[in-house]
Amino acid sequence: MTAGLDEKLEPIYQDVLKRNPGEKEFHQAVHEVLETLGPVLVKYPEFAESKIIQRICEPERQIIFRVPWQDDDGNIHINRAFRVEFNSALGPYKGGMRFHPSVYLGIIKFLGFEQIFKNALTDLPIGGGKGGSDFDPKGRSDSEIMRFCQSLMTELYRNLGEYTDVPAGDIGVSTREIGYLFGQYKRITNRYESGVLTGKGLDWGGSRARTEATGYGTVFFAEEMLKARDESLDGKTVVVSGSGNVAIYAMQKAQQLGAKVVACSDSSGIIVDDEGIELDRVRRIKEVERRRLSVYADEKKSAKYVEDGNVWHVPCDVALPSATQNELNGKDAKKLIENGCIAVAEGANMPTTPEGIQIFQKAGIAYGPGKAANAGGVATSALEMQQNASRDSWTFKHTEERLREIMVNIHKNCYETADEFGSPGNYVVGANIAGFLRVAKAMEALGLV
Ligand code: NDP
Ligand code: 2IT
Repeated sequence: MTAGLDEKLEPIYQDVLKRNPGEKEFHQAVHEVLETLGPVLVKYPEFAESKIIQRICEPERQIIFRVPWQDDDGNIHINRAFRVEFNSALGPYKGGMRFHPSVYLGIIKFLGFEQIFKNALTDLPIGGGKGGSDFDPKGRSDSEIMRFCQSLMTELYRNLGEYTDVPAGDIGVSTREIGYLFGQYKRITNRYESGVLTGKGLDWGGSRARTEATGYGTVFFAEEMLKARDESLDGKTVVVSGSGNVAIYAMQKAQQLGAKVVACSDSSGIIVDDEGIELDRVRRIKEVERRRLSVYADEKKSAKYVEDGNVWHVPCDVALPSATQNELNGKDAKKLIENGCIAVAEGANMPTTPEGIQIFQKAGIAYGPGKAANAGGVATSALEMQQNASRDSWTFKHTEERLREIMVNIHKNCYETADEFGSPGNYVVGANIAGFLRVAKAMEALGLV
């Protein structure tokens, strides 16, 4: 995985491989950024001298800890949890917590690394961090989830704070988990410090439109990419992977903008509904009942469920990968293009493999990488922090407008930066360089820390 690196960047990448053995997702995320930074070092040789890139690749702090908890039958379980405080040049560490059995340090580091540049692109004062645990929430009762969250926070609280590190949700962590985490933080510290977590419920300091923000933002970004090509979402066929928080609200906004969403998925299979996905049904099954997506096809005649099906084989104009990393490979990318897909906007983090990205770019379709296209979630988290700091609560309409403005600006910034650095239309180059420059300039200004 070294092809395409500038000669000044290759040794930096080799060093990352050596210092972080076995963390393949982290290597992939670093490679994808370094691959695009060659022209930056030509224009700003001072960044090489002050070793800004080497410093960005090394987290400021990594916390790994034991989370013991008891299930409803009295059995004891031991999980491992992480918080990687990656970069605080632009503000307090900010980024979600992921609860999924696949979580290990390499996944949290890839997510934390991506988060640095994503947060920079929002133009809001947030640094980059990420956390999570190998805890599997599937099939666990509310009480079990609560006890796990309380145990995790009993250790993590000492590292957090509204000016220090502000977690939020990610896979397996939504308002329910944020509630248990916030309750325990409040109890231990004896402080109603709303700004220490985002993604809170509307009755206890949350922001309107935060739940919807990542999915909505991804669709706003897709619209901007289409607009730049004199196209729009109206009348387009859309396929979404996943059926969690990001996927559900991506489908909702796509439908509001006149698109027809014909397929989505979960980790067991896909559903295809030629009449268009009925969102209320998906929401009830996944958000309220927390059941499998296959139930949708049991209930609705026009829908077909395919166990282990490949959602990228369903023909579409626009694809919105919104489940997990490396869920769309080279073969899937080829299939999408063969079927006439013209745009891909990533709701998930790093869902497309390097081969997939190359195929999209060669074909000249609009491809919006996650760190730009899904930045609406964390941007709205920063708006939640703003509301908490001023003890205010904005309307849905106002918050959604701010989100849209932010996504339009991110698109513009990526588009113009790609142009300026000689890769017109390449949003990977645009996002990486625009995000990197903001962080690098702040790091220079703050001295060698
Ligand atoms: P959720 O837990 O709400 O939903 C995740 C969805 O993806 C579920 O449908 C899940 O299926 C599916 N999925 C998860 N892991 C896998 C896997 N290994 N293989 C196949 N399918 C899988 O998470 P979110 O919607 O919050 O997150 C989705 C993606 O978006 C992640 O990449 C996350 O990092 C990214 N993201 C999230 C943001 C947020 O604000 N929540 C912000 C920006 C990015 P099942 O139910 O079967 O597990
Ligand atoms: O990947 C992400 O940007 C998130 N999971 C949201 C982070 C946040 O702090 O809102």
